[in-house]
Amino acid sequence: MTKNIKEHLEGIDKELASLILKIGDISNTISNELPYRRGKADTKNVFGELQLVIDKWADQFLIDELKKSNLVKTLASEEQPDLVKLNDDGIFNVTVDPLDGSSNIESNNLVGTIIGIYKKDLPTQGKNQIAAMYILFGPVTTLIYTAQNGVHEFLQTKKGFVLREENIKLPEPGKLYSVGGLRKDWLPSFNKYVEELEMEGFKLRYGGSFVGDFNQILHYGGIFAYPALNTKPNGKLRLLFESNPMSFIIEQAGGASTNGNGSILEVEPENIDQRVPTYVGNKNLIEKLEKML
Ligand code: AFP
Repeated sequence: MTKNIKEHLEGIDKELASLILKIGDISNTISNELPYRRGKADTKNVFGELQLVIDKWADQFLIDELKKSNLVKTLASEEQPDLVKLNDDGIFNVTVDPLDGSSNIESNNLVGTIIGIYKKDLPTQGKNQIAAMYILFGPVTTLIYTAQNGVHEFLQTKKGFVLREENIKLPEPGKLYSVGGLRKDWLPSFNKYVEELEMEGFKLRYGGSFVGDFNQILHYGGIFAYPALNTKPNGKLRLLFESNPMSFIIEQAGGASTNGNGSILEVEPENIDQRVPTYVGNKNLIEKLEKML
């Protein structure tokens, strides 16, 4: 019989299970609102990026709903300049990228929500996450989570989220590469690395949303990178909101992450809006990359 997410979460801490379920419900609502909340808002976020109506709405909806849950003490959101205090007696501290890849909204390509869950105060190293998850709004909405118990995937159906795959491991050998940034801005050593992958028969697949591009690496194996660039030494991705949760998931799936020097999960954040060169994928590919960089 197909397990639903509630049954699957029975094995983990009760409050953490409630939080994961709550975030699943919130994300469903966000996904359902996508056809209706269209267009640009006249504001920019802390990173200077133009916000969409749905970016702002999803952010506020997450904040309001997580506040009502009483489970969350502090929230850090990609759309907010500062930490948001929710409940003094909340148990968890949560990072959110409410709508990752929102520049894909116009073309109706993949977007999603990325979440990191901590007990330690924010900002802190990614290795202090106790759970991480993302919800991918694709042809089917899927929820992927780890609570340090392996990586598990659920499909959104008429019966809610039902288990699709338990204990996902990155397929070996990986055969895809997915890399952001302009090629002319890549460091020469990184360019050489990608040329070698291409010579080995690796195929390029890049869609422009971390959730979507990461999800295909998780299922087919390979490497995703938003690398250090000549123009932007820290690349584009945000350590707290994007790179840490995905690094936590990839390492749980038997893969690895690096900022070029070591695991992203070891990076000590100085600010909540810090960026980090991000490389995640099969272990052998990350090891080779670290040597070449
Ligand atoms: P947006 O939310 O502005 O679309 O940015 C998405 C993102 O942070 C991440 O999801 C992608 O991997 C990356 O940016 C794509 O960046 P490029 O547009 O430079 O390819």
